[in-house]
Amino acid sequence: MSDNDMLERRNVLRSIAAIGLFSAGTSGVEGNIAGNQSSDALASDEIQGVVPAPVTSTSTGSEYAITSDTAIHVESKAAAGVANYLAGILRPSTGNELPVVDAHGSGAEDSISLLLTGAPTTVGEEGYRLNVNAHGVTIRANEPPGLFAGVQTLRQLLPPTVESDTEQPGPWTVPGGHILDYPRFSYRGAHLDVARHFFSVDSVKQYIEYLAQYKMNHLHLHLTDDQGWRIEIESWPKLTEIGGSTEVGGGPGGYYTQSEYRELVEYAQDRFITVIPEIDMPGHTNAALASYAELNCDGEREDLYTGTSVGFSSLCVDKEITYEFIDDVIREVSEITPGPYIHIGGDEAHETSDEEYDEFMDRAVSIIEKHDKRPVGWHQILNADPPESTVAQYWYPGQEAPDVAEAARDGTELIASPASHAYIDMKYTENTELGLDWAGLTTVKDAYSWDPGRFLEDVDESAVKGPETALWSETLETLADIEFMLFPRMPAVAELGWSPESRTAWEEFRQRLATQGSRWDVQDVNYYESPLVAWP
Ligand code: TNX
Repeated sequence: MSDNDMLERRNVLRSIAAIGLFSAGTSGVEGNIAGNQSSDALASDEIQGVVPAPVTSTSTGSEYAITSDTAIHVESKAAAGVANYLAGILRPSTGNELPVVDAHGSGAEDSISLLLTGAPTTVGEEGYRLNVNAHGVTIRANEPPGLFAGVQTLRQLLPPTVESDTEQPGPWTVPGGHILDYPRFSYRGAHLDVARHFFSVDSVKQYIEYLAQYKMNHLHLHLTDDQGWRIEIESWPKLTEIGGSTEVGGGPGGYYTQSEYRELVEYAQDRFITVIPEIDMPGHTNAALASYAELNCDGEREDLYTGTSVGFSSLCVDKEITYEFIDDVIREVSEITPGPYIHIGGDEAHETSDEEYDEFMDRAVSIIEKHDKRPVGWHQILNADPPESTVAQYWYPGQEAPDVAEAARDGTELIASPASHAYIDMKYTENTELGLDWAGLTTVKDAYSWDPGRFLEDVDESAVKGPETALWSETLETLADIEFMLFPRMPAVAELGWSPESRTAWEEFRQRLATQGSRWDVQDVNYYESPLVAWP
């Protein structure tokens, strides 16, 4: 990290509260049926154990068991996609056939029905109603994402062993009751840095699957940085040939071909997750500067970089070829990105003066708009007064940011990623090996203890699209490393993004987290067993 950067960060550091280590007051919680465990914060007739907490739930005491007679009923092709996803989870562990059948004309007996009719309009596009009685399970939604969210809830109502990929004994009972559920924020995101260390297509797919499990709906892929360029650009092939050839620590790096990237986008789309590609500029560009001499002001190629400093590189703001380069890159990335957003970074551009930064961002942002995408940038982008349609991602740790608040009042939408809570690349404690600590240590309680709608002073909740976790990968090399940082903090932030503020009490959350731990055990997730949670 450069001195400059250290300084900047120190300036924005909050003081970190000492971590209180206390043991949970309840015994390990197994299962999830209301009534077999007690919780102070939840009425006992609520359905227990679901993360994110549903808006309302009532337990009725009856139950339904999935058996070899159970079928999955749908009435439309759109619902069949979600039904097949559900069947893909249930078949291996239950060993049941679970045929997906057209429900028209058949009774609802012994079925899991996924219906795009009869849901209250108030649940919107992503919400659902879930009913369980002795005859079966019915999930109703207005749109497929709502059915999908309901399916994620159903998964958590079943015993943890349902997550196994080999046949398990069962019984596969679902507690009887009703759930009405919909998200607080329309945007619930997770970022992944594949530039500092490269992660395979399969690892990113697994990451996407984890996000889906907790009802996250955006994946922000940090595709380029000083240490690596990870997305094939056909018109500038050396970006990946040279710029993609290494990573932090000097490993082999790697990159996604455009067809691999499309595969990821589709995998995410199938789970109603929008991919937001980030091409960071004008700083964080050493990999590009090492690939093409002409992008450098002095016309000479930089050396590849495998360290972890930031803020030392910049595209050459005064050269016309810089903007031709950006136009090509954004055009190609836009063509393979169906989602509305392109993230252009804009952080830590310490090598450009304020005037250069403004001039550069004006042009870069208009290139993104020219390709019909909506620009997103780290909040420093606001220094360049971008058009109001630009989304700003707030990432400093503190709650006071008058410039950001002013932009929000003037109509700029914000994504909330305060480093003090949502930077899950921070270490949990001094003794956990992976991660950084420039924003302090971040326990799962820290990750949970903030309000994305009210974090920034003088910013109204209506200006906040929602929260996003950030996972930078300077110290992370494997999927197991990613899992260690992600669990249990990602589900914590996912709940803040989904559940009403009134449902987010730490004491109650940590009990529900414990029940998730049994699922992660079955899923073989390398989660951090935080001592703040009474894991089973
Ligand atoms: C700050 S957050 C960065 C990244 C680092 C990260 C490490 C941001 C916009 N820039 O370049 O990887 O800290 O926590």
